[in-house]
Amino acid sequence: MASTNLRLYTDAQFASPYAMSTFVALHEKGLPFELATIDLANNAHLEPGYAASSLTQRVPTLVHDRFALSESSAITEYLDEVFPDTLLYPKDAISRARARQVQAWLRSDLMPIRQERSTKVIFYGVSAAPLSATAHTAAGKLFFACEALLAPHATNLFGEWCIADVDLALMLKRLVLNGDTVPGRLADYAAHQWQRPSVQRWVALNRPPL
Ligand SMILES: N[C@@H](CCC(=O)N[C@@H](CS)C(=O)NCC(=O)O)C(=O)O
Repeated sequence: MASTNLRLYTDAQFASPYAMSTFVALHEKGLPFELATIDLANNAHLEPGYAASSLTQRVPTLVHDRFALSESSAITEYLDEVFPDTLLYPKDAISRARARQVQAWLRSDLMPIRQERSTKVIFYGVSAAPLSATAHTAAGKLFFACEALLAPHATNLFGEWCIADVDLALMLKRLVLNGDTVPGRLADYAAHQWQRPSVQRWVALNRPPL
């Protein structure tokens, strides 16, 4: 096995969904790593040392030996290539492509949900105003895709669990935990994903006050 000299930089509030995805990935793989936090509120991500290693001045960043990598899905794909014992992505090309599609979509679309249901709703129990019309439309897109992707009675997107399940469940949880209407089947799927020990480890982290 390749060296496991790994350090993961996340936000200090453990509220970043992208940091969560990489944290879960490392735990799913059973890889020991050091967890380091970056205080975004105090612009620690803009400091020269972190800026130079992350390139993007964002969290998460994974440092493996002397190699630093940011962008959460680039990190999880890298982990699968370097530590292939337990895979984060499906083995077959079509499901793997679909999992990457889901990840890219969740990171680039549905902005009204991400704005109106920030992850503080999830990790700090903050309640938010009713969804705007545009957020309702975005929620409709989310439900449509989930209904199409999830086979009847499926608890994972592609048979075996994969990292896209966590990302999709988190997007649904933004709504579920605020009391927004979510189709029961999708709420059940998100609840099932949320019970994974790797996810619960992230949920249980000790968060500083807002
Ligand atoms: N596409 C990136 C998104 C990373 C991102 O948006 N990180 C936020 C925290 S959730 C951040 O670092 N924000 C600080 C900034 O952009 O200045 C990924 O998947 O890693």
